[in-house]
Amino acid sequence: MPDKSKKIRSVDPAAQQMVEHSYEKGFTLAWDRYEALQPQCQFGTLGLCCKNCILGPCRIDPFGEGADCGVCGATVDVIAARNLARHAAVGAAAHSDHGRDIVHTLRLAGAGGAEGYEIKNETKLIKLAEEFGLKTDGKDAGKLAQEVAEVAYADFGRQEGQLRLVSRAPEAQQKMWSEAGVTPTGVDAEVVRALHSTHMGVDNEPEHIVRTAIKTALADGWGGSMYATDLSDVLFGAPDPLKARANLGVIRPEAVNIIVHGHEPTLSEMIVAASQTPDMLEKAAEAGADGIQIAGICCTANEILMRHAIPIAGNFLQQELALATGAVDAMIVDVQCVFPNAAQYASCMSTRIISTSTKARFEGVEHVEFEESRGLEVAKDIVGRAIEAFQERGDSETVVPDVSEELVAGYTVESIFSTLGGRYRPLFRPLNNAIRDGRIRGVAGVVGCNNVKITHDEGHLKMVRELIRNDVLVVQTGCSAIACAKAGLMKPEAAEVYAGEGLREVCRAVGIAPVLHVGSCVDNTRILLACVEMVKEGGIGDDISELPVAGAAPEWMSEKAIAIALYVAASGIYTCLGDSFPIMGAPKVRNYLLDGMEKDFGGKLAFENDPVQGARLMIEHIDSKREALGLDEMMYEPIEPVEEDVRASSRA
Ligand code: SF4
Ligand code: MSK
Repeated sequence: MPDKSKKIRSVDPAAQQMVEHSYEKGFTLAWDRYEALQPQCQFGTLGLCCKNCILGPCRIDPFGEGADCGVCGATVDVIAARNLARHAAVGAAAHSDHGRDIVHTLRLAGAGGAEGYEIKNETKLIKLAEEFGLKTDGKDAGKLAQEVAEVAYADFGRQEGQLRLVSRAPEAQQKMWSEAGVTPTGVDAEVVRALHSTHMGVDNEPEHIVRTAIKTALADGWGGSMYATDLSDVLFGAPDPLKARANLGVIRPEAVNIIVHGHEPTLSEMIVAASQTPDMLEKAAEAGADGIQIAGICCTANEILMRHAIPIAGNFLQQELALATGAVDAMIVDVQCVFPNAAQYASCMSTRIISTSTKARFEGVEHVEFEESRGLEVAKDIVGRAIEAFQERGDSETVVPDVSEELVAGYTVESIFSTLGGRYRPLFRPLNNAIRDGRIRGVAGVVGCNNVKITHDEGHLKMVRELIRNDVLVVQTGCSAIACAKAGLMKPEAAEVYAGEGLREVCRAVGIAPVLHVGSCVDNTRILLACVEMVKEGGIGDDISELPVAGAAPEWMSEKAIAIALYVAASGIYTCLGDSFPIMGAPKVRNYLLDGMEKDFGGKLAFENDPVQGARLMIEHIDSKREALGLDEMMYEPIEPVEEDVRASSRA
């Protein structure tokens, strides 16, 4: 039996230290559960298992042994396409339901019925109201917020016509969507349609089913997620560049430590506000704590990082490792990406796991229902429970790695405008010019999760380093952003070590890092809108599909990532994924996603589990776009790769 404490699970030294500590304590981690499940079902991996009706489950052997279709006659392509569309529908539903919760809170806050919330960004509120054709004269922010929320609600429930925010896309892209029949109507309607059309015996044409998946994903990217981002900026304020720290070392054993984990900023914003109130600080001091330390995991972390510089404790695969420190007094969870296994820690240490969403409960975990109408009151209740847990912790052993890194976060379309263009030239012109003159080769969005099938964070770091040494500016969201923040790639000094000479010159001139943090998973819409601005600025393509840009998710794992990849590719962007979609046993579906969809949308997918090779594919694509634009000359040769981390070696 190999000693599992010696297994290299992560390239992050803090994570690896906590993996070893967890094994000493006898905890089971996600990697162990993954290994215990081997071999995983290859029918599922290839997308060839259907259980959409009770005549099945039907499993089709890709090597021609046994049946070549399901009981109903569904082929491998029909089965895999239907499974994919269902994944996309769930991913779109998750992001969009998050968006709907923000709409709900905005409407409540506008009516004065959401305790603790206020409209922090009236400028963006007015801009949105004008975009929606609402009269703004003589209306206070509360009234306008309610009207904007009503318009957004109507778009979620729209039954006919086109989703309102689709008109933000370049006309050429809208035309492609229209011709392919994928222009989304309402967010909810598209999710329901995808579920209906994949019911047994409805849609049986593989390419048509894939288009249904794409349409549903577009309703997420140009609908649910885009509303989530825009209206969060209205409610909580638009982020601006700020400094913070990331990694488990931000946990302070002498303080009351609260980790917020999940996705929705409505909760995490109130936890931050409650932790800063005099009564909570006094209570913490009475309990003997040196203050209240909030830190985040996953995307809710990115939300409060972007707006309040609240430190990040870690990304997806660090949720158990943070708990294993013994220094977390409460982990407050809402929705998405939370391991059910978290309860294991609540049962054997003073740590409290507190679920808060009406949609998500956990066996063996205490639940405090979060209601926006009394947000601050509920948040204070939760913070109070964390203080009690701190007292219960007493002198118990804590092990916190002394590892954290500085980063700059808080980039948005608006703040990239002013950072790159300066106060007097708030334009994308400097970026487009740097691309035209060959200082910057292009822009890549590298996003997404962690995945136990690849050494934690290694995919993100190897890909991003390869991109920036080749003068590709990188923008990031989600757990990928957290990985690079922890590795020091999000501070301006990183340009001196890792960036190619052209990108380094630009970073020096405007004082930015070569890797920019643009937020949480729903904030991938900021990347779409930055592409729209690059097109509007002109000179590097008349459509998103003509821009020298690419996207990637080297360690993706969730259904949300499937929706994101589909809407990004269908928006004209070449998108490289680490693990493949579960469609590889279905030749028609595979060929359409990896090739055929490019003629319909200008973008397509690639599956490449070697992150450096993935980066090279993206660079090749960017170069082909540069060549088509007559921009083939780069100013400098790429720099040599910086020596790999000792730990960055193997797949787990
Ligand atoms: Fe089998 Fe067809 Fe039913 Fe799927 S829908 S389980 S392939 S009979
Ligand atoms: S949290 S979806 S693990 S990025 Fe957005 Fe991270 Fe992926 Fe969850």
